Parts: sequence; C-alpha cells; structure tokens
Amino acid sequence: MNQLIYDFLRVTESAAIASLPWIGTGNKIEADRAATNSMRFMLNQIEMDGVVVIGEGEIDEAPMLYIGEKVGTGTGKRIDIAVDPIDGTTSTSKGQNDAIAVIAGAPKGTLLHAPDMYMEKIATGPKAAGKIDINASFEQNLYAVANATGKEIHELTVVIQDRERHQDWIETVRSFGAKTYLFEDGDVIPAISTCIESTQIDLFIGIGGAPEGVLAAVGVKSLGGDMQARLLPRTDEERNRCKSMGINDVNKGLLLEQLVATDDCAFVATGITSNMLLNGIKRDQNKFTTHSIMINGNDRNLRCTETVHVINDVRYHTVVV
Ligand code: VTB
Repeated sequence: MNQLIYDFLRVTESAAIASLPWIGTGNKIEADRAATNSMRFMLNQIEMDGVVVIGEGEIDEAPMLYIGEKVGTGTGKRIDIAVDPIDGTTSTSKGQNDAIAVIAGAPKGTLLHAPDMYMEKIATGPKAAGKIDINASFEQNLYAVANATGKEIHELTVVIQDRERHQDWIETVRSFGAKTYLFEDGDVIPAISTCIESTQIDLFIGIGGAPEGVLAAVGVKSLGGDMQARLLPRTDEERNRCKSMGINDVNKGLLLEQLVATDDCAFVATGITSNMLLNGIKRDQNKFTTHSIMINGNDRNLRCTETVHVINDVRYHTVVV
C-alpha cells in the first residue's frame, strides 16, 4: 500500500475537483455522477488488479464503480477497493460543510463486503482500543473510555450525527455532563477523528451507512484505534444480503478485525467542503487547491497534504470539463 496511497491521493483529489462545479447547485445526482466518473477514470490508470467491494451500489443500480467492478490496469497486486466518490452528496448540493471524496484499499479478501444498509458503529482512539464493546450499553462504553483515557466521564466529548435516531445517546452524554460534538452529514471523518488527539474527541457513536462504516474502519485501524459495528437490516431482502455475506447472526456485532482484516491498508480523503479535519477545495483563477489526509496502516502515519492543481493540467482538464 505504500506506493498505492499516492495513486489513491490523485483519485480523491480528482473526484473532489470534479464535484466542485456542483457545490451549492442543489443537484446531488450530477455532483455524484461527476465525482464518480472522475474517480473511475483515475482508478483505471493505477497499476493494480483491483475490484470494488464498497462502491456506488450493486451492478443493476450503479453504472460505475458498482460492487464487483474491476478497476486498475488489471496487472499488479490484487486489491479490494472501497470508495465513496462523495460522502455527503446532500452537503455538496446544499453548499454545506462535511463533504469528502474518499477511498480505502487493502489486499484482496481483507475488507468486509458490507451491503448498502444502515450500520450501528462505535469508534474510539488508540488509548481506549480494546475497551469498547458494541454489545455493552452505551453507559458502559462511556465508563470504559473514561477509564482508558484517564478522564472523568464529564470530561469526555462524543461525536454524533445530529439525527432523531441518535437522540437517546445525545441525552445520555449530556446527562453525564459530558460534551457532544454534533455534525450534520458524512460520518467517516468523525469516526476517524477519535484517533487524532488534537480533535479532543474521545468517542464516536451513530447509525449510518455500512459502506461508510468500512471506509472509516480502515482509517481507524490504520491509526491504532478501535471500531465495532452491527449491520441493521430492515427488510427481508437486506437480511438475506447479510446471510449471503456469511453473517447469520447480525445482532452479534462485528469486531474491527472483521471489518478490516489487515494492517496493510490505506485510506485517503480529500475535502470537497470543509470538515473538522480538512479544508474544502478552493478555486483561484487557474488553480485548484485541495487538502487531503492519507493514512497508511503499515506505518500508522497520517499525512496531511495540500496540493495546488494547475487547471490546464491535461488530467484535470479531461475529468473536470
Ligand atoms: C449515513 C452516513 C453518511 O449519510 O449514510 C448518512 O454514513 C445517512 O443518514 O456519511 P440519513 O439516512 O439520516 O440521511 C451520510 O452522512 C452521508 O451524507
């Protein structure tokens, strides 16, 4: 993954740039189409034998980057690819914060092939790794994280998506005198923020997309944090999908090793609009400036990069226009 991570950077940068004309237009379909198109174009330049395991949907629902689609040149290492060309299509279309272009990769067979359904997720940083338990109560998890981080419960900060379905968790946090950091959209970056001390965030909890859960798990694992999850199928079709993935007892919860079964993994995200870790893309005359994070599970390094792209660069010209 050490080399591929730089190729991945070009992939997310180009998807972010492609989505730029659609920010604030109210058109999330076109924003997603532009980012997906661009991401696919760039992925197919990479020397790897890749297959999309988390993508835009099943083959019959998504024309591009569908689950099972082969990407890359077809030579080189066999890689599982997880992508979300835009995590936060609604925020992009509304011109709001928290949209990213994101990719993760790992050797074939090591990423959970999560179907597109809701997933309950809990994540924490390295200090409390091994102490959280999705099968325990939320209160027990708060105590466990407080103990592991040497804090009192009221000193904790929990990041939660601002949704009605999360109201009980939000009230529980506040009943302990602890803080909530509520966000509107895009739960990949918030889950990873638990592993970055400067954010002061101790715990992430929420119900969001399963694909985003696997993407976040790659980042969390690469930084030595911990994440657990539980698929939440709501229909017979979704329950059957879980079974076909070999998950017979969905209530049991998934450990980090089941989400990402390797440390040889890489995660890259580029800001489309700004979020707690990344600046959004800026356009200045003939230049775009993008801001990205690259996380490498091999060395647990987190790199933040700012790239200035000259617009007449033929690559970006091809994918943006
Ligand atoms: C989740 C989350 C995503 O959308 O899928 C969420 O994982 C959907 O939540 O990151 P709602 O059904 O309540 O809208 C995102 O936040 C992307 O926007």
